[in-house]
Amino acid sequence: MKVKNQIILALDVEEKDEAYSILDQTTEYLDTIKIGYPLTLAEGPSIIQSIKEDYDVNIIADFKVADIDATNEKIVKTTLNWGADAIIIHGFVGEDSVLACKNMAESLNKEIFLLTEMSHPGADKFLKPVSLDIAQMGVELGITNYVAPATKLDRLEKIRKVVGDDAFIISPGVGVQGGTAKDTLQYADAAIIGRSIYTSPSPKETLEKVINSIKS
Ligand code: NUP
Repeated sequence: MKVKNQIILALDVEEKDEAYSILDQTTEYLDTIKIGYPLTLAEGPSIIQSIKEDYDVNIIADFKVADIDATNEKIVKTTLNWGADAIIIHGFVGEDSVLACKNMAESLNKEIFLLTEMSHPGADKFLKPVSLDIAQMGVELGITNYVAPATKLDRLEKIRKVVGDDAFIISPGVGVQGGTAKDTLQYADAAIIGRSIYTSPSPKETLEKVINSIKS
């Protein structure tokens, strides 16, 4: 996956009109967005299809899939068939669950992102102790796309070491959660940014500032 300007917009608004307004102001600079439960549950999964029809963007569905293999496979199939280009899945559920997602995505010529460690403080208790193992499992399963935290650069760096330089890492936690795009992109291939863009009085100007901060 290639991400324009190394920024992925996390579009966690809850109304289609608002989502479209933000997209109208930002897609000049973006070609990849992340949609999760907030927008999809509010508007229904057809929102994925609508955005794909109306904007030239890749959509990563942030559904953090974490079930048994048979159920994971169905979730991945349906999400990707709604038009998402990729889906984020949890790794802690183990190899069989992860492989089911990988195989389904590959059969549809789409991608998965394996979530290793999360960006919020609470993740230190249960996920941090196993996140490098999750990353290592991903490597052994041939997974090339990962999610790792922008708020914990030491962890991001360690996860990069495990998955290798050729892996593609996207990193949430820039902006409101405290990470910066420039620091994050030392180790990640793209930064995921939500609230600091979509709650800004001018999403376009905020995005321009972030892009400039990466170059400076
Ligand atoms: O570890 C994670 N942290 C995180 O914030 C994994 C995620 N997928 N996210 C998501 O990234 C979160 O659900 C939200 O959609 C986005 C960050 O948004 P914001 O904090 O920039 O508003």
